Amino acid sequence: MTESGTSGPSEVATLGGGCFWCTEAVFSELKGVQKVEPGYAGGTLPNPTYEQVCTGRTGHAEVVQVTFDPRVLSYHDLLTIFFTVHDPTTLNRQGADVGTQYRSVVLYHDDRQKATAEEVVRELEGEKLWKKKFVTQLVPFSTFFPAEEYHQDYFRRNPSGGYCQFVIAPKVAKFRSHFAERLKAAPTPRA
Ligand code: MHO
Repeated sequence: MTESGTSGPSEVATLGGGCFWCTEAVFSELKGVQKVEPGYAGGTLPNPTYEQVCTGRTGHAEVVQVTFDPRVLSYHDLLTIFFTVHDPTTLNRQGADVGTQYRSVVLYHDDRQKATAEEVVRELEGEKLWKKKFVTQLVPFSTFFPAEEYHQDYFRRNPSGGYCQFVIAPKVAKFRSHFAERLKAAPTPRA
């Protein structure tokens, strides 16, 4: 999907890499990313709630919908980062989070995204980024349902929560150290 504006066309990616609090926290620090929205996709039930998705019976995965400037960040590089910050080799599981809602999934928006996703998987499997084979689903995007308001910006709003400290913070730290040159400039501290 593209949209036109004064700053040029944006591209949209929809990616599931386990709990969306984690992927939102990482991608919102990435240069070229204009917007990150946590939500649900890839299932059957319209307008699902978080509780319904948590049952694992709606078919949806927790995903983030990322709007980015492809002149600054390519879809290829976004996927490389995605596959580094979550584990694409564990079926329906991300760490302690188990269930189909935590599956690794790329919901591609067009044939070019599909081809790029296949290419990035081949590259990273070849490089043995992870020891095991990728189990990431590559499926066409259909509908995105935004998550409830309290899931938005969760990591930044709940820094002292246990899950934030023990699960999300290490992922954000890994991202920052691996991709330091790709971070958005830190906001200038106030005098
Ligand atoms: N196991 C975590 C997952 C959160 S995530 C948004 C929890 O239940 O808090 O699915």
